[in-house]
Formats: sequence, C-alpha cells, structure tokens
Amino acid sequence: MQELANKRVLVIGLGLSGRAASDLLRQRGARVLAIDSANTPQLRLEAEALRTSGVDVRLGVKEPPSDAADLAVVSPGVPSRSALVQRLVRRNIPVIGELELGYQQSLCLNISIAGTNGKTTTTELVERILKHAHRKTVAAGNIGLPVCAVAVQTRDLDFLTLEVSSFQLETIQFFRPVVAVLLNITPDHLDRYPSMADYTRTKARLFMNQQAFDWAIVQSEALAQLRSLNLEIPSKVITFSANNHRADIYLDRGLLVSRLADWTGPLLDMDKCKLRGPHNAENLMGALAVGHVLRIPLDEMAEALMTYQPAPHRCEVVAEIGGVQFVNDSKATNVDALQKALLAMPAAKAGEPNVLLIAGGQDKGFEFHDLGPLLSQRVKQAFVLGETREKIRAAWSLFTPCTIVSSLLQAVQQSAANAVSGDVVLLSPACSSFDMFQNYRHRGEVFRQAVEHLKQTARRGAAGANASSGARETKAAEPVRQEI
Ligand code: UMA
Repeated sequence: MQELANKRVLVIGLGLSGRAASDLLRQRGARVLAIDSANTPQLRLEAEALRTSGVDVRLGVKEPPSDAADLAVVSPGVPSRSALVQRLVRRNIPVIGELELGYQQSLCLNISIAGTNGKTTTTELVERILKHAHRKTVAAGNIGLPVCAVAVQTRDLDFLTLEVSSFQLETIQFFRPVVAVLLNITPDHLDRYPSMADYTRTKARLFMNQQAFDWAIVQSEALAQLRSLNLEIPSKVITFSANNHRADIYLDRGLLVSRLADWTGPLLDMDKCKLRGPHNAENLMGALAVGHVLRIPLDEMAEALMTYQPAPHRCEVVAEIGGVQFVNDSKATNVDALQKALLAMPAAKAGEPNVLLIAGGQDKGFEFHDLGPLLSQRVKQAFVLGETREKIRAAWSLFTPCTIVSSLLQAVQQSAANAVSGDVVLLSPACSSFDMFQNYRHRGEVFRQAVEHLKQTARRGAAGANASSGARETKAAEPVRQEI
C-alpha cells in the first residue's frame, strides 16, 4: 500500500470522487490541495466541509496550481487528455484516478464489471449473489459510491464489487480485478474518445494487470472487438452471449445454458426472473459466471437472481393507464441501450409498431441512423427533445413520424394523448441528460411525476364520469387522451 503520510497531493474535481479521495487522503495523513474548475454555491458548501478537515480548497481553477505536488488524483469526469492533466504529466507529477487510489488503499480483492451498458444491473446482481451466499461485499465505483469512500471498510470484506467506467480505467496504474466482467462495447462517449477503437482500448485496460490465474468473463462480441485490435487478455476467459450459440454460456429459447466442461447444462430460466430482454440475459450470464468461478452453488445463485427487482430508471414500468404501459428507461444514455429497450418492450398482438418513444438529450457524438429498421418495426411515433432533437429528427424521420417537443412534460402528454390500449410510452433517450436535467435520475423522476399526474387526472376523470353517467368499461382501442 502506498505510504501517503505527509505527501503533497493535488485532487482535481470536487464531485463525489474528488471529495471521497480528499477525505481518504486526509485520513492517511496526506497534505491535500483540491481544485475544481467550477465555483457554484453547492461547491462552496462542499468546500467549507472539506476545509474543516484540513483540505486546502480552491474553486474556479482551470490551470494546474504552481504548488509542488508528489501525486495528483483526478476525478473520472476530468479527461486524461485534458490540457490540465497533460501539463501535470509534463511536470513529472504522477497522475492516477480516484479508482486507482481507492484500489491501492483497499485490503480486499475486487470483482469488477465494465461495459457500455448493463454495468449497474450486473454489479447489483453480483452483489446480491455474494450476499445471498454469505460473502461480505459492498457495491461501489461508478455505481455512485466512490471506491475511496469504502476503502476503510475493506479490512472486513471478502470482496469489493465494483462498477468500473472507461473514464475510471483511463487513469489506473496497478488496479487489478481477480474477476473482471466485460459486458459489451457499443458506441458511447464519442465526445471524449476520438474513435471507437480508442474507446475499446480504454475498456480493455480492465484486464491489463490481471494474472494468468485471474478470470475474465467477456461477451463473445466484445472479445472479438478486442481481438480485432490485437488486444490480448492475460487471464482465464469465459465467454457469454445472447446471440452466439458458440459462447461458453448462451441463450437458448429463454434458457441460460452453459457448455463449460465442469458446469454443463441449463442454468436459469429467464421466465422465472423479473429481468426481461436479451441484454438482461447477458447481465444474468455475467453474474452467474462470477458466482461459478467463486464456487457458489447454482441453486443459491438462482434464488438470488430470481428475486432481483430491476433498479429504477432501467426499463421500469412506472404505470399502466387505460392499457398503456409507461416505461422509464432514463438510464439509456446511448443508442445501444435504446435498441435493447425497444427489443425488450412487449409487442402488440398484431405485430404493428406500438411504442411511443421519447428520446433526445445532450449530444455525445452519436450517429442515430443505424436504428432505422428497428424504429420502423417497433416505434409508432417518436417525440424528440433536447440538444439532439434536430439531429435525431433528421436521422429518424424516414422510419417513424418524429415530433419535436420542448419539454419532457409535453412529450409525456402528447404521447399519452396518441396512445391506445396495448401501446407503450417509453422514455429511452439514447443521450445523456445534462442539457436539461441534473442527471438521468432527475430526468427519470420528472417522467415519473408527469405520468403520476396523468394517472391522477385519469382517476379523477373516471370518478367524474361514474358520478354523472355510471361506471363504464374502458374500450380496448380507446385513446388514452379520453382517459385523462
Ligand atoms: N471538473 C473539473 N474539471 C474538469 C471536469 C470536471 O474540475 O475538467 C469538476 C466539475 O466541476 C465537478 C466535478 O469535477 O465539480 C465532477 O466530477 P466527476 O464528473 O468526476 O463526477 P463525480 O461526482 O465525481 O462522479 C463520478 C462519476 N462521474 C463521471 O464519471 C462523469 C459517477 O458516474 C460515479 O458514480 C461517481 O464518480 C462515483 O464513482 C456517473 C457517470 O455518469 C454516474 N458515469 C459515466 C457513465 O456511467 O457513463 C462514466
């Protein structure tokens, strides 16, 4: 473990990660200078709390301070290619990320889950399996709890279960998961990475310090992407896939099946789980494979997985009004996540498009055209908002009617007005939320509130109708507009 007492450490960024890193560094006796490029009332409050624990805080700082430093710790939101980080590197100051610091200061092994989509769900599934099997673990990392915030607890843990992002992997040095899961690699964060190859190389850093006796659990398609860039995995590999029957663990008519020599046969029936869709099948496969290499019996894992409830904002059915399902998938911040959500939505009986899609948000550099054929099959109408609205309308109009709206509330109202029983109103933005909301959770909550409002209006409408003309049945194909 790196000795930090009396070291001069510069912390960059004062969000969750920077604050947790500063606290841990102070506990270990380091002299901490923390900077943030912003200077908001919220940050000024956070700064006061840090100062009381002895951290020197400077806000509104965009250039590296001239103070001498033995180490710099960067937050994930600060790109390693940024001018500020590069200037520190040129001054020969070692630069690591908050994940690396937390890893170096931890005392237990870690299981780490990476991939463009499904990381949070799979991290929660692994945590659940471990806890059900009486292993002591905490889920941390990109899931919202910085590793530095749990480092002191690790003396009492069997494993840390970590959700790991590409941003965090940029600045690792010795970080080594004993079990590493790579769920998928699809376009994301192309505003930060110059190309998909660059993004893929960053994801592959998950394995770079693994040893021959460690485990890599990798989606077959992601493994092929790594191999096409000559990126080798040094550890033992288990593959999984919902679409490739040659993977070690694969999906066969709703069953997750293993062909691993010491674990052959059906593992889990998707119908017995609350998670839906091929992407969730892969999340379950990744989690099962982790449990397998840790020698947790299959029946114990199955018990834990079958009772897992999907977390909020991930294909979450928030209401059903007049036979129309309202689904909050605000966590879908890239095109692949939207595609997976569309594939997981219940189809209309006649096979007609039945999804009223709400999409758009902050631009991450995506091309939206590729989704066209699936939109034609599944999407009845799209309501687009945010920074990307014109770009999405241009890409999708050939495949589905696209209406630009100015707010999420308006999108919910208009989609509800056009929906009939059997339809799905799906918020799955394929973009990040920061142009209009604090984060994806905030966006999901605004959607939930708008739907809740519709529900109450529908209830009041039904009560009024009952009072004036007696109860009447909702007709199957009646527009929701008439219900609210
Ligand atoms: N900042 C600077 N200089 C910069 C950029 C940012 O000073 O050049 C400052 C900002 O003004 C702000 C602070 O840095 O005050 C924010 O730091 P941050 O963006 O690293 O955010 P944290 O609050 O530390 O949250 C981070 C992760 N955020 C990002 O990776 C962008 C959280 O993942 C993570 O949950 C948290 O650490 C705990 O580990 C969020 C995320 O969006 C959920 N992740 C991306 C994703 O999942 O796609 C990668």
